[in-house]
Amino acid sequence: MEKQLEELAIMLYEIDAIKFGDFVTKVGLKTPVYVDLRTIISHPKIFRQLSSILWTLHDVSEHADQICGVPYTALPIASLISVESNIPMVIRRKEAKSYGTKKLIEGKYKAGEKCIIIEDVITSGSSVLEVVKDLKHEGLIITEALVVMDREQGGRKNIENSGIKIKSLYTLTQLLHYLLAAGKITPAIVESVESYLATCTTAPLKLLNESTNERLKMDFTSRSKLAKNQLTSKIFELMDMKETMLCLAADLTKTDSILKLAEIAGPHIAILKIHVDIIEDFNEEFIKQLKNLSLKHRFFIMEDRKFADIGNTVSLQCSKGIYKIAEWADLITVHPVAGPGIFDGLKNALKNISEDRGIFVVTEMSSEGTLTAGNYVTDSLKMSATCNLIVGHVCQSNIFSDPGLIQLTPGVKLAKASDDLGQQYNTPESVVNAGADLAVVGRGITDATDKLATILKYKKQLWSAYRTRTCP
Ligand code: S5P
Repeated sequence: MEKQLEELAIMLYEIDAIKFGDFVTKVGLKTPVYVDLRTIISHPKIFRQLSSILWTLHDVSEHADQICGVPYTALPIASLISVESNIPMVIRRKEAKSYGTKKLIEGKYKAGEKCIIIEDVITSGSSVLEVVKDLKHEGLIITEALVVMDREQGGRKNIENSGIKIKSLYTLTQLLHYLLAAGKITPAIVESVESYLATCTTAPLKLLNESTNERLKMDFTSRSKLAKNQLTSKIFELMDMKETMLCLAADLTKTDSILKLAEIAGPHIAILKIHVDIIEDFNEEFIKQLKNLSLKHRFFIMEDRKFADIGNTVSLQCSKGIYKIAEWADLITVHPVAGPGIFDGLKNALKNISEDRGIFVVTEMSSEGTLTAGNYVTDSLKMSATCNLIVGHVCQSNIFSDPGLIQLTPGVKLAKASDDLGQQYNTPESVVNAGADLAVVGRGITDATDKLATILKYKKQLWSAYRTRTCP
């Protein structure tokens, strides 16, 4: 086995499945080693060899009914193992189909069947745990996870902590030593990877359902102490102090109507959100007056600009032009679509601002047919974890576990409804149950005849749902 592993390690290196140098992961983190086992599908002999050695790790004393590969790289490996071992396979889709059966798990299976998970590389172990969660939800019993490469960054412990046995063909350290012994890499490379591993361990994870639910049970004051960003702590404290989860979307086109609404709503909201580019008579005096109202009634101002360009452009959009958003908006919104450079651009725009500033990342949208689904959501969460300006996510569901972040949920009305331009509404109670910490209400308030009474109605319904959520 030792000899086979050594030979396979060299072959993997030679087909560029393992590379050394300066790499940036898709979520913007630097790494001196890159493992990409997708290359094996172009080398059938190595592919077959790797799959059959991996399968030797499985527990022969335990019967297996199903094999499940974690998408995507491990899928061909799992298929080969399934064919060779004559054990059926299931596939857990990355997202449920939006048409037809809406199935998340493909293949024929029964609750109570035993399933082995196949994965190519583990870092934090979160991909394996997500698949485990969905398979368990279908009643399957996970006996073990077989992994080609353990990057030794906390994944093994995270998976074991959730009660799953895990076996790997290689740890990164073992692989380095095989390659060093074969003269493929230098001692300096081994040293650089080992010192990287010593500092880059991922945080402990739990099965996603358990950890995300913990956030929902905590009160805002406790969560304010766990926030990494100072403005986030202040927002949590303010929400608890004013007993409000309201973010008012003042989507009005005249400055005096926004100011009038801010005067009425101010004492009952945590955030007043505007779209500065829809205002027809924008002027600096308006910003001065809005700032005064925010101090008088204690609320934060958000410019819902939804920045979405390259770092350099958003830096200019945020700090220059007519609006000079960086100078007055406590909070801004950003689409993660452009990659981590967008956060650097905004940091640059805010570098000379001494007051607290924060960013909400638009991770999941409320509109019908939105493209913010599946990988987009998980990648946005991972990418945002690298930026200390992030106060939370604009999203529709309970997608993150960190209690120090805020879930801001738009699409809220007293009755479930939709408009004729794709907006979808849920009730205050249902959004709070789906994880909302702040609920964005726009036309539900701006279109009401008695604005104050309506604001108080939303405030009360949201707060009561929060009380039930935190002390059921
Ligand atoms: O996904 C989203 C994200 C945002 S920030 N869906 C949204 O509706 N919004 C904003 O929330 C939108 O730009 C608008 O300002 C507000 C919702 O307004 P309403 O009138 O539909 O409640």
